[in-house]
Amino acid sequence: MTRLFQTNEHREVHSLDGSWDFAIIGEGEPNLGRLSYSNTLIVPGCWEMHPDFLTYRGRGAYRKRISLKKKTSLRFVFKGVSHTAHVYLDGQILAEHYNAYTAFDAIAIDVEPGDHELTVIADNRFGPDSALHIPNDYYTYGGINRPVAMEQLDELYIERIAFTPIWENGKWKARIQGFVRHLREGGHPYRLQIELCGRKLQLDICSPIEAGITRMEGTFDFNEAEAWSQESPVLYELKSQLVVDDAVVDDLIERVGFRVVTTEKGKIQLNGKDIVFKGVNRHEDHPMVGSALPLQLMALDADLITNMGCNSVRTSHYPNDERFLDLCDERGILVWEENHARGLSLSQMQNPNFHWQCKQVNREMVEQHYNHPSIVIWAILNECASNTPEGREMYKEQLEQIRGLDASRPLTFASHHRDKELCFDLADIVSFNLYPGWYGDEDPGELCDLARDWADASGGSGKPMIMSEFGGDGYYGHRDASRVRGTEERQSDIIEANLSAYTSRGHISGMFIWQYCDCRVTEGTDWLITRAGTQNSKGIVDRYRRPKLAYATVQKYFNREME
Ligand code: ADA
Repeated sequence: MTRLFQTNEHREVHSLDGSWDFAIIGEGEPNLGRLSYSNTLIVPGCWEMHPDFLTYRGRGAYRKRISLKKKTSLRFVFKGVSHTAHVYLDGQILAEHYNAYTAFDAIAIDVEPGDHELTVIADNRFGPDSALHIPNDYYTYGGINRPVAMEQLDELYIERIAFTPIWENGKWKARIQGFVRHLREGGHPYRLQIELCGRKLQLDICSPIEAGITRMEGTFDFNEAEAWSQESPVLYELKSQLVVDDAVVDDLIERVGFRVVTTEKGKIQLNGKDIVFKGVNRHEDHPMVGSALPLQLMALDADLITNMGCNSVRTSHYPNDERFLDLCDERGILVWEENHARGLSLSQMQNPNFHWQCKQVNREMVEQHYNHPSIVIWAILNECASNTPEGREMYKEQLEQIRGLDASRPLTFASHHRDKELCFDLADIVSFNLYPGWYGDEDPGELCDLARDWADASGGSGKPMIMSEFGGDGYYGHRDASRVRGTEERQSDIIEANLSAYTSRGHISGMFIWQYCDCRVTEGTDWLITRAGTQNSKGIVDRYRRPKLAYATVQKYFNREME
């Protein structure tokens, strides 16, 4: 299951989740015909969950047999393969994709009836080919870590629908765009009809935007629509149908909400009302499933996050599994979603692959998650080289790219460069990662007042400000009356001092605790990744979601009204 609602009534969609044959691949060119599939792995899943591959970093082949009753075109939808995928049908390459955290598809035209073999080679190795997946303060697992679906298609299909709510003169409107892909040249004339809020509408054809895709669009009034908000997250099904000669040939259902996000007078507004983010940073990680969290665990995370009193979550440091975003849509949890990058130095940003790999993940993140009302901020490049002129050019280019794809959401990036930051003028919101009480002994209140001054002096004047990371390590179960570093008590003290400062300051538009749950990190030799227990232990809950002392501290601050 790729989403939490039915996405098609007409198009035939089959889940390929379940058991797949698995083979390890050694060095050199893989010979698909000679692999020895000696294991069975579950998809979605990470191979590190199998007792033979607990720390395996390399390549693995997944194989699934499929059989078709009739000749048809097939689209395989992969919601995530970690981190590089090569997809083959009957030994012929169909697609290649980089990055664990965004979806991609592989299309085979006119596949004959009978039995076929789908093979996916997943690769989680580090090296110069991979600019974003590097040894880091989280873990790059291996395998098909998100759901897979197989769709049967005709010569035309709806690739995506983009819904942009507009609040104008006290009424709701929406711009709706449809993107139709043509698998062949020529073909019959068609129309795209839309059903939303009980209205049937038709989109006008615009010129083709690239070979094989036509964009269609229309802007319509929805006077009767109810707004999506944290308190009342009203969602609507947006049904689209592709019609040829009065017959429906394809369809796609999206789920949308009417809401607008603005940044005015130094604050952030949802539907015109000032909001303050009370949130956590969350990694997709769990000891029993790696990064492939099943829906039950995602729902548990959402339950614990709201039980703590949070109203928001930051998807540090990559686009999330769409089912988690669906949960946030349903529950009115606000989301800061960001592209994939953590702590890259200038020389790492100068890797020749950095540019295209970022450009691709930016486009995929925005296009794939465009319709989620819960996403209210797009962000890029956590703690990268935004303090250098060369880095600034890259931040500028990426922020412009995202703004070009979606002008309806504010943009930000989390910076740890303090008064050396060079890019605050490029974003809509200024965000600081500062760790008072952990990496330094400053007073959190004084430090965030200083941060406001730094922002004002370097292009961020008048922009809302978020404390995007703060916290400290607390090893689960390590309690001691001395309250020394690493105890749950000290962690709770640090969280208390930070929250007490930020919740009482009117100039702060949000705070995201580092972090929701402890997470596995890459094993390494530099200081960062020699962390005790090979994990980042700043979670408010541990890797198994057991609450630490700080949990009650968060509840104390987040459950009460902001002063
Ligand atoms: C950084 C970074 C996080 C994490 C954190 C820490 O701010 O953005 O990913 O590494 O520090 O725990 O030190």
